[in-house]
Amino acid sequence: AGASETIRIAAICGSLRKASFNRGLIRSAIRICDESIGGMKIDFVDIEPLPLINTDLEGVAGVSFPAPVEAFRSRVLRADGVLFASPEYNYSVAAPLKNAIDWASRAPNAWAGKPAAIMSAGGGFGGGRSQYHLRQIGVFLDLHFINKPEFFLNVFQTPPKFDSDSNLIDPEAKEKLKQLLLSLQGFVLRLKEA
Ligand code: FMN
Repeated sequence: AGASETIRIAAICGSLRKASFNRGLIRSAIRICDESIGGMKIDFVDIEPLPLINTDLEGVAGVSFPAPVEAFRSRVLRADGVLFASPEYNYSVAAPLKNAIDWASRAPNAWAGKPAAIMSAGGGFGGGRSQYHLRQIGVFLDLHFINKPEFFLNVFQTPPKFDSDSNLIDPEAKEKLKQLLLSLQGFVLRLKEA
């Protein structure tokens, strides 16, 4: 794969609610990428259709999964990298995201060797505590998270960082988000060369 090939990033949101700020971060990331970053495309991958993890739903291990799980796993596998938008639920990763992670971790582990970045919008710490739990989970999954820049956003700040449609409107946050995406792109390219 040459460096001129477009990198594909799978963007996964841990919140399922319509007005999710974390989903808003993904919309913003897609726009920033399309408008001001060349050679990379971000695709939103919806985890809402996934059933709750239950290995009784698997056929022969590693061969068959329920259709929505199969579809999700193959989108992760095809991606050159992963962008997580991770809300903080009770100081940790939100259950829908953990569920999606667990499904794609079933052998063969779809996360193995993937470069990844995390962004989060949440309460006082901007969802930060979920980020450190996600990084810990990534150790066993063999996910390679970029360390810098870190992107946390406190949703309770004034003036508001999001508009009434949960779209990111803060210029400084958008610039930070762009730096996160550029860092992920650089890391994906370095891993491809290696
Ligand atoms: N916010 C925090 O900052 N820390 C928490 O520990 C935390 N726990 C939560 C637990 C639950 C079950 C829910 C529903 C929300 C919690 N929140 C917490 C608030 C969410 O971070 C906040 O609602 C955020 O906007 C969720 O992301 P979303 O807008 O993408 O849905």
